[in-house]
Amino acid sequence: MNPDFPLWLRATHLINFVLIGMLLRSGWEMLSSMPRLWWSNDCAPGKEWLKFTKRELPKEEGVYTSLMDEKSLSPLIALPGRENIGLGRHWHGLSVMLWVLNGLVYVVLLFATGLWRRLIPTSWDVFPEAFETLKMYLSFNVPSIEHFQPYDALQMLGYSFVIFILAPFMILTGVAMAPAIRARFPWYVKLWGGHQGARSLHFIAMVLMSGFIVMHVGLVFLVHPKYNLVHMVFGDVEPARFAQAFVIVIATIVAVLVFWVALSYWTLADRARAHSILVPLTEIGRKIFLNRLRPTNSAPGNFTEDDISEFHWTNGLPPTEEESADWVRMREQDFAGYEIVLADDIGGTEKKVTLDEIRSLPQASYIAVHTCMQGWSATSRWTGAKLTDVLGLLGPRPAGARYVLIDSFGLAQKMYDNRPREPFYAVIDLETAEEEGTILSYERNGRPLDIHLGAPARLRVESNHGYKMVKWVRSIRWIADYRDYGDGRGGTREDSALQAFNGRI
Ligand SMILES: Nc1nc2c(c(=O)[nH]1)N[C@H]1C(S)=C(S)[C@@H](COP(=O)(O)O)O[C@H]1N2
Ligand SMILES: [Mo]
Repeated sequence: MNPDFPLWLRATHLINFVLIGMLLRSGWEMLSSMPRLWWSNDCAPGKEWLKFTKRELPKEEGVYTSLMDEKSLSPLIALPGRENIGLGRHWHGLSVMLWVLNGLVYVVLLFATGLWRRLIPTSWDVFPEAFETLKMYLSFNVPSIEHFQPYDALQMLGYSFVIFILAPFMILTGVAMAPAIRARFPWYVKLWGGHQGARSLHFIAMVLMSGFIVMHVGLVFLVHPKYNLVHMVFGDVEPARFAQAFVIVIATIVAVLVFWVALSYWTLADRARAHSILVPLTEIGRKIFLNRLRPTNSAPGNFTEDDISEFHWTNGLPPTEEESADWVRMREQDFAGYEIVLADDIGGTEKKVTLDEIRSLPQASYIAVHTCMQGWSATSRWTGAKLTDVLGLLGPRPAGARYVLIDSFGLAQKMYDNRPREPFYAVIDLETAEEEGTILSYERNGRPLDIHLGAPARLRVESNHGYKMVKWVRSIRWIADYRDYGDGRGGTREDSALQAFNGRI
């Protein structure tokens, strides 16, 4: 005879438990990198609807960076904890891939075996029945065991809600935060109230999911535990095996808790190692779902002047005298003598071009949402020259060029191994470099770029998060392989914060 809870059901349930914990913990890591939530896309200081920090935001732009807003969480709570949003994002990406896979197996088998019938309500009576049970629980009574077969109306409603509404909702709102999706399907992000709407809704769904888990686990132990625990472990009702089941359940929960925390400490023990293992794994998902999505022609027409934000966050402050005396000198002369180095690192040629030469190239201009992977967003009109046109001033693309490296007069905000700070740089692949929305921008909202936003010229890439958009550009070069530069991960934020090279999620 088939057990009530077949092996596949118990196995997918256990895997789900492990993965949900990894998702929650890596999600908290991301939230801690910017512990504020907004509904409006300009993320103006004071307009948060919820915050988990006492820091007051300065109303003035360009004095406070989002990196300064990070909060450090304990590795006991977050994955991995201690201000490692890059690695937290990789853990989130890996867990979500496995979680969706596990969920699909579960749902397919649920329908293939007919077991969906005891989970999905098929009669309206489920509502009054669930209400009766709820009243019973609220008066601290427990329905008798015959009442469950194996689930009662309240469980049916709860489980169906979590599996068929809450879980898909989390996936849909999560996906809406990926720049690849935003650039390709801007309407989809608007559907959720923009980047901040999606982020806030994702957070609310996380709270509901956590609440469900606490109630669910609590009730398993409080309501007919003899029946539940044996059922969970052995699949059938054999009251004699309760002691055995109890030990197995407690041991499993302890083992999973230890595993979660061990993941954090394993990650923190050698972050470069964790990065080198996690990135190729998450790359699978990015390759299948995101990297092929090209932006819809920088999404013109999808945003209007009315969408333009009043406030724009900053990440990275302008070079100081010690960091770059050259840039400071040029700024003092309103960038009159500013030149950008264009280079072909494969052939070894180089050329300097002036701002006027760049301004005389055909203009590209569009209104778009700028997102930092820490969480904030802002909408602006960006104007400049296509990056490939700028590189065209050097000559045709050299054979063997597979990436473009852009570096800055400014230094990285911090290096993860505390070595002296190096110039900020980012690498993009050829497809990204050729997108319509990939520009060297010299104007924002019709005015020359603000000093703190990258004057006199900064990169703007529509299909990626902000960390690719180098400010205070010093040089732009064709390169064969990003592994030959910096720590070989494709950018300062990748090297130091250990983000993924392809920033499309
Ligand atoms: N030179 C330089 N460019 C940089 C950074 C930096 O620290 N230095 N930070 C990046 C990050 S993480 C983001 S989100 C964007 C922020 O752009 P903004 O300051 O114009 O808002 O700039 C990117 N470009
Ligand atoms: Mo960022």
